[in-house]
Amino acid sequence: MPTPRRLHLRRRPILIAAAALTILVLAYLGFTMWRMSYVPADLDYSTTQLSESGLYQATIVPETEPIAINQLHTWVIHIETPDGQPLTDATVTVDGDMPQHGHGMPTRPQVTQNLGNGDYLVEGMKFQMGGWWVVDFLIGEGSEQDKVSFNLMLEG
Ligand SMILES: [Cu+2]
Repeated sequence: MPTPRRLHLRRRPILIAAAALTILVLAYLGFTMWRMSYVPADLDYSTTQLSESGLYQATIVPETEPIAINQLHTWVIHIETPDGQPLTDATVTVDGDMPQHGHGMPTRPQVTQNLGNGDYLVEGMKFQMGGWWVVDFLIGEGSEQDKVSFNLMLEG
């Protein structure tokens, strides 16, 4: 029979390993929670943005403000050149995602109508949770194409 002291000594490596594992798991969970909820402080939430290469300036007008979670709705996007000429014959695609969560929208929204004067109707917009979303529009006219992104902070 081992004495209580020897038993204690034999168990110590296991206890140390268990403690280390617990610390690792807690650190990992803490990091994951931080990463899931971390939002850069300097995000630009403006509804008018210049495209990445500066070809177009776009303004989004969601059907309702604030945007409700889990509700199918429409947007209108207005697109013009930086000097204010409406882009009347653009091809526009849209996609949204949550940068921290690695998932997108539950729908595949589409531009379904050219409303004229640089306005385009976006149907099928839906966000399934609150938080930080980025909605990208790929805008093309003729041989030119550029991307414009909007940050949204949704309550929900
Ligand atoms: Cu999410």
